[in-house]
Amino acid sequence: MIAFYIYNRPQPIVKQDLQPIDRSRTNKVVQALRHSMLSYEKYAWGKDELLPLSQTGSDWFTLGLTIIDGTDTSFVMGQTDILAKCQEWIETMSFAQEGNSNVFEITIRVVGGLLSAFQLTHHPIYKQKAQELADILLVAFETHFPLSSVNLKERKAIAAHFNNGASSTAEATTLQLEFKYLSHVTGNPIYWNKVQEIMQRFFALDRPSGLVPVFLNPYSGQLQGNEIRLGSRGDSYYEYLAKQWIQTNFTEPVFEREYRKSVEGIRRHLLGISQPHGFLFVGERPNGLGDIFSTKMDHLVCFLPGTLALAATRGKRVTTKDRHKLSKQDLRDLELAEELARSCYEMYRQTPTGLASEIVFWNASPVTKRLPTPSVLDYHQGLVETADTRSVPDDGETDQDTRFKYLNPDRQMLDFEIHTYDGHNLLRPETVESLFVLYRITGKQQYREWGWSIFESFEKYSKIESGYTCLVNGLMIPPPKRDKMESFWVGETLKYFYLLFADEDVLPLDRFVFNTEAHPLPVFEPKEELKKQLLFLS
Ligand code: DMJ
Repeated sequence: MIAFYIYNRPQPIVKQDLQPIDRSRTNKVVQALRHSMLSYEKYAWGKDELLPLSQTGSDWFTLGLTIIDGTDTSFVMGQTDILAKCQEWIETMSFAQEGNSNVFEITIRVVGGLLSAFQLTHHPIYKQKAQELADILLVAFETHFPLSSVNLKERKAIAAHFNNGASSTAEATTLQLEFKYLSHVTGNPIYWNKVQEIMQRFFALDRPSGLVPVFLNPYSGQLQGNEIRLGSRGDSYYEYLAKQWIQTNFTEPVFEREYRKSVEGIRRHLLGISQPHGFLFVGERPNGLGDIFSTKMDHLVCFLPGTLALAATRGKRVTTKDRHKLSKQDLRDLELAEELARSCYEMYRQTPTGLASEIVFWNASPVTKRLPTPSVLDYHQGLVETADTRSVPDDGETDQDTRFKYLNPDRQMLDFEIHTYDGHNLLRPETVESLFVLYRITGKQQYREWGWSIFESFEKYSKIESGYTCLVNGLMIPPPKRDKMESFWVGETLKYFYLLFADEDVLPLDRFVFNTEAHPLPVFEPKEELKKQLLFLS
């Protein structure tokens, strides 16, 4: 017997006062979720992912990842029939699985997904299951930094099998939102304290300019190697600095400090300008902060515009007219967010299918190399000013940026190259996430339009009769398909599409913080009783 605890928001989650165009768009996104989840139910129910081409399923950790990632999305979109099936499965799910389960992946997807479902529905099963899993995961926290995997059945932690057992920096530092919220709802300080200790040790390391190598050694507690990037293995370290600051209602200033230091580091060392159109991009430093600057940018980096905008405005709407109320630093961050969101959108718009590849190499304008790095953004923003764009827009509704008036309307890749094996599209969420956040923050319709054109490309090229599928190469028409529907498609990409067009008081950004798998958790301050037992950093 399934009992539903309906989320006791004062407003229904789907309101009816949307503009007809947005109602029609949200309806189409809901249909995409239904098509994804019902195909998964038909061919792969209980498996981690749907293989839509072969009409079967595959396992990674054997934890029904698509069910768990899809539960809160089904709730948010009001799809109670799907939610009921997910809940029924979760009630009897078992964590006693063999094999190596990656601590980061199952924390962000499973612990995060369950906690989000708990806070939305108030059904205790989700909290109970989240805690059951987190209790097993604690075995990974006995070294200086967590080991990368756990055999859940044997309750044994396992180091990575490569790179001397190194863990990814992003993985070790992207558990905090989930574990801290778990302490808040269970009253047990252990989860909070374990992940806070990780941050305490991490902040004690030397991190010039707030930028960090993408590996760390869990045994010695030292950072490993020199590769600095905001893409794979680095990304959510920066995201969770900002979001930890937001999660506890800005009461832990250490996270603001560290986050701002990192943003300054990004400005100084990682920004470049493309040619011919002058898009701003985030490159990599494969050899520390030395001379080598690579123009490689993973699609994963496209989380950054959303995070910058969120932190600069504390999740509140700031129209163009209100921008003068922001501090200089926040204003610059919001401008940087908007520039980078445009570049991420171009990574879609300039490809033949309209779907971004996994990696691009930007064609750097000579100015990127000539200028001392701290000046890249200033130069770029100088360009903005001299291109006479500061007078418009004043209503925040339209994109009247004249710099891009003559942008080639064809899908020609002029500003970046895509290497032979990098053209795949994995249904990833990061750009849509940033467009959603930027729409909510600025109110500019352009972000909805950009998002809609991306959604239409997914409909055209990734949708098949039995679900949605990744592409082997988004540069070919028709694009060859890869047989996988990633669980983050339902957990993140479709949720962000929906929220981009939905009523703006669904999950407001000043009251909810989305974990890196798009599972919304509430902003909270720990209760007094618990507070006394929690480790706070200064
Ligand atoms: C998701 O699991 C999360 O968004 C993570 O932070 C990065 N990779 C995927 C989506 O691209």
